[in-house]
Amino acid sequence: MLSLHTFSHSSASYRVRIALALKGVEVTQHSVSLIANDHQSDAFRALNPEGRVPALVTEQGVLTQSLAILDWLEECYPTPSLYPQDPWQRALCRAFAHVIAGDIFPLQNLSVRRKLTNEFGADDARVAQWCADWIAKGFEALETETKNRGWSLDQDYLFAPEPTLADICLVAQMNNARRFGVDLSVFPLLVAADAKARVHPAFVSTAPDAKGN
Ligand SMILES: N[C@@H](CCC(=O)N[C@@H](CS)C(=O)NCC(=O)O)C(=O)O
Repeated sequence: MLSLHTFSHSSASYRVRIALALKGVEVTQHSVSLIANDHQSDAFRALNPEGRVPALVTEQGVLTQSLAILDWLEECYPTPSLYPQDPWQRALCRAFAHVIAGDIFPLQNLSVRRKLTNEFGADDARVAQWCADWIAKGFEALETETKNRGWSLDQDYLFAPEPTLADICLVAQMNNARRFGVDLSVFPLLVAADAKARVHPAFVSTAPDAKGN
């Protein structure tokens, strides 16, 4: 049985919880509180020397990095797929997800926010502004890309008839966008895609505030 070291309000952890639920893979969850600094403990760093969640313990060892975990899950449990079938669409879907996981999210990570506060003297409002600005900048690109692809709500999820990596990353990131007060009215397509995906049972049962997460 797989075991996932996760924190309820960690968006990278939420990505993995959604993927596991979509694929119906059984997992036991261990909470690693980022508030209580559990992620910095020796015990957790023995699992993930980077001191970040999520970390998935498998029969073969510990796997970190949410997108690498999703790729591994896809290879071990191919159905339902987390990716569109067409190679080009698959590449576009990955690019969408990487804007979030690689470009947007790291700039608002807990350790970055703590550094802004503790070493650069930023107050809570300035830190929130920093996070909101970087999220908005990334969302502008994603909104444009989504529009240019001709996506509209009467279509399927962002890239396929079922949720993909892109929907997973978007919904988790939207939670952060709301938390930091991003003006979402200028991203109607992203808001629509988020609204569609977040009511899917796999997204609902694994959401930060859902029981057991
Ligand atoms: N690229 C990593 C990011 C993991 C990550 O940074 N997770 C956050 C929580 S969402 C964390 O553990 N932050 C701890 C910190 O910043 O000290 C992934 O996708 O798994």
